[in-house]
Amino acid sequence: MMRVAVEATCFTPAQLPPEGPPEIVVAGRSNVGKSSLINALLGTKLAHVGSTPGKTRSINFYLVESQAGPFRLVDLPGYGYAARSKTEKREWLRLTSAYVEQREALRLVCHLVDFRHGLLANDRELQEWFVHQGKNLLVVFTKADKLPHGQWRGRVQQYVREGLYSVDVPIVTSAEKRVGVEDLQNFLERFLDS
Ligand SMILES: Nc1nc2c(ncn2[C@@H]2O[C@H](COP(=O)(O)OP(=O)(O)OP(=O)(O)O)[C@@H](O)[C@H]2O)c(=O)[nH]1
Ligand SMILES: [Mg+2]
Repeated sequence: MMRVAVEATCFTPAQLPPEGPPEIVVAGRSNVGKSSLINALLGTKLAHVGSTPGKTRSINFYLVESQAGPFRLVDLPGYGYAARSKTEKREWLRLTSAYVEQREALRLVCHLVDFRHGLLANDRELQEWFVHQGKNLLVVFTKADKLPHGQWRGRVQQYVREGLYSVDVPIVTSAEKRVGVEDLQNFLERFLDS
């Protein structure tokens, strides 16, 4: 993927950009590695990465020129960060639901899940919400470098057996070691082409 530009940073529904090219959303719990994976995918450091959960508070739109044509990659603020105040949680829901529930350009949600933990209760809630909204989900496991390679296959099989929504076999990634990043790029380009 090439030629990337930051298009919009939105803290309120009124700041969302008008509908345009197809959009691929990156969603998941706080600190799961959304911004890191976006940087790895785009080959940039545009998305802010932090060691404290709750780093990304806005919805961030990146315009990407790919072989499959232009599309937007959308970085959502993380959910499930316990230390957040009630007001902040309400704001998160107001902003993300305004976006998710009305966006026609939204083609796919990449649901990032920490490979060490699998889907937790609030991941399942998020999946149900997206599926209820009729959205396509792809599960992408993150931080695979934290588990021995020999466990990867078994883990994927276990998590699939335990139940998850995903339009294809989940992709195992590590932004840090650049594992699975190309697989995800290829998947996204094929998905946009089809
Ligand atoms: N070991 C390892 N650490 C990672 C990887 N990806 C991200 N991290 C680390 O995890 C932390 C959170 O990464 P972010 O990319 O900011 O996570 P995020 O999901 O965008 O977090 P929020 O914006 O707070 O929701 C940072 O300290 C990253 O360096 C990975 O593939 N491997
Ligand atoms: Mg982030």
